[in-house]
Amino acid sequence: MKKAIIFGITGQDGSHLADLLLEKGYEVVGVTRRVSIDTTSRIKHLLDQENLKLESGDITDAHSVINILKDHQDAAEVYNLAAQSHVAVSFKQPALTWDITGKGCLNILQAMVDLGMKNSRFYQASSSEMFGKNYDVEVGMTSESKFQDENTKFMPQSPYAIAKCAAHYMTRLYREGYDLHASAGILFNHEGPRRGENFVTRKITKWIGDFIKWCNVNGVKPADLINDTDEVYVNGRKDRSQGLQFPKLRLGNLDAYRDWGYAGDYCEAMWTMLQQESPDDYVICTGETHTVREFLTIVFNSVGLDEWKHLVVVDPEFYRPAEVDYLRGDCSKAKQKLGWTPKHTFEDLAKMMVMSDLS
Ligand code: NDP
Ligand code: GDR
Repeated sequence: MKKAIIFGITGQDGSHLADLLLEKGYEVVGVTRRVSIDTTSRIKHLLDQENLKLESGDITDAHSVINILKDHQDAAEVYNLAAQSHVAVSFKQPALTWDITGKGCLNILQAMVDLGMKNSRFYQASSSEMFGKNYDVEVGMTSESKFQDENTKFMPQSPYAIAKCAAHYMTRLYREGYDLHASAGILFNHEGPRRGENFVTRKITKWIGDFIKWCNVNGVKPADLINDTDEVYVNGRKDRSQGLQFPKLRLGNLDAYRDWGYAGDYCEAMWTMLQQESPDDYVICTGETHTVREFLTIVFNSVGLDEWKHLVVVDPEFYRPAEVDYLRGDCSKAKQKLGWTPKHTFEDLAKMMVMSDLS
């Protein structure tokens, strides 16, 4: 039975990857860190599987990393999905982000070399954020389109992206310098019902789910709602001070373009990369780009609301010191070499997330 180690198993991707590997008959070792509350909600459905073992560790602690790898040197695959993965948080906690998202990767790679894990394959979760401000331009007969692929130069725009660039280059160095089977997936944004609630897509669908439930419980129809600066409330039913009001959805930059796909599809790409004879780097994306504003329109329309502007407040608190304006990937290499294509469209993804938050 093949064994795989997942650093970051409690996260969105870690949970999807654990589903996939267990389905494929792997023994999965998941690394979880000690925190004051239970963080296993995304893998709750897997906890009684005998092929899943959880180990306690933290990738910023090189001792804990080496001890876990020493106990599981027979692992065929090691996936590093652990990160402080929130871009906005990385501006407030840059050193912590560096330690986890940058140096954490080095701790794993060096431990693999020190332990002589030549037969283990390594996956690094690199990110489209590494492209930052940069893109290439494809010139067509009548128009030009911007894109990023494996040859686009990195121009990172946040402490998170800089830490990811360091980990990405470290992965390449250990592949070339130590002959490690180390691959990096440069994944564009991927979401789903398990997405953390402070990333923009899930923040929006969670708000819609809560809002619709509130409307249903209170017998409120959108036509009954009065628009106020910070909240919507119902007039003529109860006094506003008695609490029949709902805070508006507060967001930052609505004009950023992102190439959003479904997390389950992207975890299949991670696994496929490690099945290749030679390690390499691959862009994983849908090739489509949409603004946050477009996502808002799709998800509000899907619950029968044609208008959303009166329900949303643009709050500068959610602006970032530096923004990534435009991401649209080109995953021709992954299509050709891995035979990978995304199965879900942007619309599928948006509707899947709303449905899940409505239930
Ligand atoms: P999440 O934020 O959902 O999960 C991050 C995981 O890392 C969690 O399991 C978290 O544990 C764990 N972790 C954080 N700090 C440490 C630490 N010090 N030691 C050990 N584990 C730690 O991220 P995603 O699942 O969305 O993303 C997975 C990876 O892919 C990340 O590296 C992310 O940066 C990268 N990525 C994600 C993309 C996306 O769109 N989702 C796109 C491109 C790259 P805990 O539960 O305890 O917090
Ligand atoms: P991103 O994802 O920064 O691309 O990183 P996020 O969902 O946080 O932001 C996407 C875009 O939406 C804008 N935005 C807001 N973002 C958040 N979180 N909250 C808001 O209220 C809000 N309003 C507008 C942002 O400014 C941004 O332009 C994600 C993470 O998963 C990274 O770990 C990963 O590497 C990249 O995707 C690819």
